[in-house]
Amino acid sequence: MKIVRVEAIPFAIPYRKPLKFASGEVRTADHVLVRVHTDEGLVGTAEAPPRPYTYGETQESIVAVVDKLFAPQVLGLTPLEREVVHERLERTVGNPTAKAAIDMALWDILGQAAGMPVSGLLGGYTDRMRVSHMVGFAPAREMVAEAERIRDTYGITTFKVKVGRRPYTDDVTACRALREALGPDVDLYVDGNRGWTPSDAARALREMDDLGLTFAEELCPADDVLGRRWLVARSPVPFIADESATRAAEVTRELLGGSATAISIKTARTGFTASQRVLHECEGLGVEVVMGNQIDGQIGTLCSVAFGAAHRTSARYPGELSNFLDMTDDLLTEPLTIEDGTMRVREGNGLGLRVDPDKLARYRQDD
Ligand code: MUC
Ligand code: MG
Repeated sequence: MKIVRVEAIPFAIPYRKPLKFASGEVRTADHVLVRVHTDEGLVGTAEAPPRPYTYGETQESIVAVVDKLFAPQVLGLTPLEREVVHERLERTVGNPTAKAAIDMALWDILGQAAGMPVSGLLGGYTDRMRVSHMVGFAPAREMVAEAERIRDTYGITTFKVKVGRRPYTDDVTACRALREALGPDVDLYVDGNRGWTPSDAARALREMDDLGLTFAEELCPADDVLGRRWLVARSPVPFIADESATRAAEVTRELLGGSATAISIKTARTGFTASQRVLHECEGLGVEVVMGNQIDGQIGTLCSVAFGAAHRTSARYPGELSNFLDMTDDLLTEPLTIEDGTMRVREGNGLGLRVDPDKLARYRQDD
């Protein structure tokens, strides 16, 4: 079975309300649907979400790099030759979500060909994950109202609170309001998207010491090398590297340099193959991981839960799987659901996803 075509289809679906955080905001899911076709008729599907403020990729750049560089490099290979695919794609630096989508589409083909679910092929640890919801910037009372609505509607009891605003006291106020409203049985952790200085972050952590946070993520830039190391050494909770550790080599650098003590794994940027490298590296080192959210749509979320549920260590903490709920629509024929705070892995061969052709026709941007 040979790869005969790789499609990169830009599409845009509006959000009901923007998600705002220290490094940017999202108002429209302007993603790219990646489809890898084989000569035997099997088609693998995944999606690439551009995050210009994080990785420099845009919707246009993803389409261009797939069409002009990556597709020609993989045509004629078989879906089993994933190491060759990676060797070729890795000649180009960056472009993480474009590479990841091709990788996940190839796994989708392998699962379909084998008549088995990808999650089982990856590890098959469990068939579900508990869900963590990201709460973006807003006045404290609106953040509380959103968390209460998500808890009451979906049973979600873990929240990642976006912080990194200036003054940092606005975020401390919001986190305190969330803890007071939600009570002690809810898990809260914070993500600064590099918005604070090390000293602001240290003061904020001190002032939130009684809130029982479970993790702190990217509170200041990893490029504040000594400041970040100083902060991480003082953090009362594991300090997660997200955008500062996007590949196995960066994970090594950040962990050995004392810039992080836990790692966010995002299939949107490391696909399944490189996510497994990162996961196994963390397991070998005894470092905890959390399944992160690249503000994925339903296809990306389905990939994330397939990977997260597949391994013991990635299934341990709730995965960030719920922000697609803010989108006005999506491309799947059968929408993802969250019940009792839990999302199940999609059954079926491969990734088990089916794109609705009418929806794709409505939202695609290249017609
Ligand atoms: C996150 O965990 O940081 C926001 C920016 C980005 O790159 O990812 C999201 C969520
Ligand atoms: Mg993050």
